[in-house]
Amino acid sequence: MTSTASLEKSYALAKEQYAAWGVDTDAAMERLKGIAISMQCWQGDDVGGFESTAGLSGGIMATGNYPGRARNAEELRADAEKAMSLIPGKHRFSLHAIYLEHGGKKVERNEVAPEHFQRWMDWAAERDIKLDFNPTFFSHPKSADGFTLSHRDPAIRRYWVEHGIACRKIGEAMGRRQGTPCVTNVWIPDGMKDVTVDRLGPREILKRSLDEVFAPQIDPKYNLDAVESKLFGIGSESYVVGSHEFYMGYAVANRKLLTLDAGHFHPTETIADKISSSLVFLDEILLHVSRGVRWDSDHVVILNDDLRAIAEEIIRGNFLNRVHIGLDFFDASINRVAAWVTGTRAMLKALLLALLEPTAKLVGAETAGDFTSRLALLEEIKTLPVGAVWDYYCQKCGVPVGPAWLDAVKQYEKQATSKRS
Ligand code: RNT
Ligand code: ZN
Repeated sequence: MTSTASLEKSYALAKEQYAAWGVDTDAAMERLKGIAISMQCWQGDDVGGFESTAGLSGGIMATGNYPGRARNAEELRADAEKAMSLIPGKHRFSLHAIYLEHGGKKVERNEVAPEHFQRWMDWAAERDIKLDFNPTFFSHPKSADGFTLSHRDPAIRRYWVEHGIACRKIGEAMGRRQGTPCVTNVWIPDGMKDVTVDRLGPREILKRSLDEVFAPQIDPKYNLDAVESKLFGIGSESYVVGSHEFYMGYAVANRKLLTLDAGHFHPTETIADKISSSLVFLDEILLHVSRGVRWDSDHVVILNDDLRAIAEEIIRGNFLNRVHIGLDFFDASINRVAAWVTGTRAMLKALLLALLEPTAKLVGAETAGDFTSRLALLEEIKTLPVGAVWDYYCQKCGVPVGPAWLDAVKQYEKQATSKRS
């Protein structure tokens, strides 16, 4: 354990070094404190949910069998609280429709209502956590043939439209209660495994369905609608109805939020450069920060170049009030609380790094056409003492400094998660 005195000493030195670059470390920490990351509930139980015990289906998969996943809402809330106690700042929590509490009664997806999330809302209000929401268009008999909102069967399509509307109303209830809008994100698995001939038909149906889902007017003060594209999934390798171009067009035409998931593009394609382009045409976007390893594998987010580039784009563009930062990973091969903490802390570190960038200096070199200085300075700032600022920030926020948080997770594992079967 680092002593408070040495933390402060290191911070003072770091502050001086950054000041020489024209960067105010106190101001950076203050801004970081105001950023709420939307933590995904589904990391806590491998996207299982509490609707039924039927497994995850719909082109996504959690792999691994590390013991201790949350088996019910109580456990999930306890685990999330543990994770949040080890992450600096105040963050949001993103729920999926399958995390309802139905009190033992079967609730159809098209009948989900705010009452099924009453306990979640009470829990969040007591802890001043703001909620986001997601309709669940997967893991269900009516999505088993790979189509939901773009289904050719009008009855099945209608069912899913009703689910979408029901979920927006839940989002509205959450937004009303918490005083900030709930972002409700629509992702559907619809697509085909093999060579697809009619690629237009399902897209026309999807457009019609989305129009119906979004038809009931809901005040954006309470609920914001987002649409998430994808390139391929397991079992939808050849064709995904809701592609990037489809939703980019839909979001622009209908003033919706576009969701950019880091794992939903070609393996070498990253989302950082899509942020400024999207925001020329859209008011706001949602990010699903994830880490694909060779495919859309949803590995835990780490502080790599991709993550840093995402954070840099948000900060350099001054987009903090237009970009909702959500996480989307679900690793079942390691301790799930540790996965949340690792990924969220990595996101925050990336943001801190970006906030500590002497952007004006770099832009100055760039606009002057001095690309030599731009490159040289970008390299030099990589080794500035960000670690001292991060440690000090954690300490100030009252969360463990450095790897000390891991001891807390191990302790919690011994007491709680390891006892679950
Ligand atoms: C799936 C999408 C979607 C899900 C969550 C659980 O490929 O990324 O966002 O991961 O809704
Ligand atoms: Zn996603």
